[in-house]
Amino acid sequence: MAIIDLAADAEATLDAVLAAVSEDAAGGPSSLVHRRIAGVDDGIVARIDATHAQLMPHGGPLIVRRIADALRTLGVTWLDEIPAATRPEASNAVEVAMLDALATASSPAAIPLLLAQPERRMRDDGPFTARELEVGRRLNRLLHPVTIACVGAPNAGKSSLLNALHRSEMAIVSDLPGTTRDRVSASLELDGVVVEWIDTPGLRDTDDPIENAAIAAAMEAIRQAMLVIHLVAPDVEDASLPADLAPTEGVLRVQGKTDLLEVDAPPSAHDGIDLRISAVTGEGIAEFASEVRNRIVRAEDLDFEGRWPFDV
Ligand SMILES: Nc1nc2c(ncn2[C@@H]2O[C@H](COP(=O)(O)OP(=O)(O)OP(=O)(O)O)[C@@H](O)[C@H]2O)c(=O)[nH]1
Ligand SMILES: [Mg+2]
Repeated sequence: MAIIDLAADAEATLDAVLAAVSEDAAGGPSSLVHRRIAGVDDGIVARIDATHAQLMPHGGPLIVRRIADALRTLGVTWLDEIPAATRPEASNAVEVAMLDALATASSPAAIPLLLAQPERRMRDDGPFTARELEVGRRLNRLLHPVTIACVGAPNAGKSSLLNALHRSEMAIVSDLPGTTRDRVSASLELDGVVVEWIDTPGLRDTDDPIENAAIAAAMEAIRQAMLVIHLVAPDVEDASLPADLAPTEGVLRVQGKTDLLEVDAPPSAHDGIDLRISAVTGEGIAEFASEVRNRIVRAEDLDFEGRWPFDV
């Protein structure tokens, strides 16, 4: 839902606007009616008091833009910033911004940090330090999810890893190489941080035009990812990644299907493996989730005692 907050100087002004956007909406103060709004969408028209009303259509950006256009033709001024008055529980601008961020943050881990900000900003309203800006850039990843792409050879176990993380059968798994034909994306919560996970088709040279198109499309997504998981497995030949791939948070090289390995040796720097997992037994999955979370938002960021410039 969207809420379009209408505040007027005088009752007659509000009456005129409401009559124009939703015929017969002047139900008097404290009324709540279901109406067609500006001929654009059905929604609720709430008359809060003599000079204050709210229109509640569906929240699609196009719907809101069209209703905003209709209101402008009636002489209504559209404010781009939400005025503090619409957050009666807030006592200052930082609290207003904090409540807005709280309402839309993608990750649960953002909640305690956001709640702490108004007080910290009250204590110190000087310029943000270099460290606050740096940690803040990572903490912003709690507000909007970042993209992580999982890549590797066909049959490396990429879709099985997604299913293990998601604890469901999100992606089709089979022993036929080339099972994933198009990229599958899912929102995953890893240790309190929500990310957009992209499961890609296995990288290989093939004559199949559909598979090639899927690989090309996946490459686009891989190049935009903030972190790339390169999954290798003992029973498949490794795929090489493009040499110029340089995601912001690097490439994490993961040995999958550890249940197939005879020796239970720890990962060694020698073979460039950062972590080991088995999607079948679940071994290493929890550690993997925390390591990925740590690459996106570090453990010490979540305990950060400074100010987070989430609203600048
Ligand atoms: N033993 C074992 N088998 C696994 C594991 N993970 C996946 N497999 C098996 O490996 C095969 C391929 O798994 P998928 O998850 O489909 O592999 P993929 O990398 O998504 O393959 P494509 O989509 O073809 O690129 C399936 O038969 C899985 O059951 C694992 O941790 N251990
Ligand atoms: Mg797959």
